[in-house]
Amino acid sequence: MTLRRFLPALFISSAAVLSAQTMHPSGNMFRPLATPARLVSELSELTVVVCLAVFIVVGGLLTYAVIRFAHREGDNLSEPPQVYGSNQVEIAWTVIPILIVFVLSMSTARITAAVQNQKIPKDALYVTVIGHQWWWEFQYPDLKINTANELHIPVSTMAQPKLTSLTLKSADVSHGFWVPQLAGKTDVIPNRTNSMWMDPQETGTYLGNCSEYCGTQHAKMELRVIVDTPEEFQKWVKEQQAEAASTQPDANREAFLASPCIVCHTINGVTSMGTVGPDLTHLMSRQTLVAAEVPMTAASLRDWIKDPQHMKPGNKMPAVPLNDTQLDQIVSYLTSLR
Ligand code: HEC
Ligand SMILES: [Cu+2]
Repeated sequence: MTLRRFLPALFISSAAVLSAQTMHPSGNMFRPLATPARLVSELSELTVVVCLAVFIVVGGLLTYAVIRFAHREGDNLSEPPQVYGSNQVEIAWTVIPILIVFVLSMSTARITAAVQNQKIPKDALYVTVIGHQWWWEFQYPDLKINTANELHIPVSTMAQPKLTSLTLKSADVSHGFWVPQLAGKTDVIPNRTNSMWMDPQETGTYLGNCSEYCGTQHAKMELRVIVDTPEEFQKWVKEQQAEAASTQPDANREAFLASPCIVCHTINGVTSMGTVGPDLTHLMSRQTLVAAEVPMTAASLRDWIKDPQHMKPGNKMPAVPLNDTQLDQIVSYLTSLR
């Protein structure tokens, strides 16, 4: 499609700004890789082309008139002949805009319907997404998995189509779920259940972000969608379903269990009181910490636990007073949760 080649050139500057902002894992909305994102993208291309054509015609006529009828030396300065009313012109400038609006609204309706009325096949993967200030909870009800900030889903190919159906809920205020390469934005609203779907066509890591201002740390409410091959996905599922297996001396686990951490965090098979913060059962299987561009390492984990308000000011995890030994023990224990 020629549009495909033409538009990237047109948007090269904005795309460059966008990808510079979102850094490595791609959040480039000009490269859609799932059906809902592709449909939305095609609609925007059509809209841009139509608007561009209107702009060129109107701007061209205006420029022509300005140059052609500019005042020149020796012009007769009396008023030119005045023309009142022209049915032809009236009809033209009424009918053409109506046609344009009609084409744009019909295409929008068609694409909205195609995205919204998609039938969810029985073998789809179901995930419940819960927006929290300021992190994402992902529950896989059929697989009994609970994780945070990184959503693993299988790739959908011609040979092995696999749709992922997302149910979106909020634990507090309104958030917005947006992974530009996979689907359009969907609001995540308290006391309301929204839904969306995606069928990613290439494996990889796709960056998303909360797209509805939700408080101080809205900007650090990122998410990653990790699109796995079916085999990788099965492997991930097996690992996530396992209870936390620790190779640590018991003292480290005891330090964790004796701390207030367990009021807010669950570790499957160890402690299950806390649901305020992310499930930590397989903490180290995540690439990033606290929904931000912070790699999950022992050092970043230590910084976070020592003073959560430094890395993400205003977030809902309080600094828990711990001495260095306790801190080291808890960090060692958490880094063993793979
Ligand atoms: C009052 C509840 C509360 C307590 C107590 C608490 N946390 Fe948290 N924790 C949270 C919340 C909420 C978040 C998510 C913060 C965010 O990303 O905005 C979090 C995030 C985390 C994360 C990052 C998880 C991830 O997936 O990136 C780790 C690790 C963590 N807490 C460990 C601890 C440890 C260790 C303790 C005890 C020293 C502790 N927490 C005590 C509420 C709590
Ligand atoms: Cu949010």
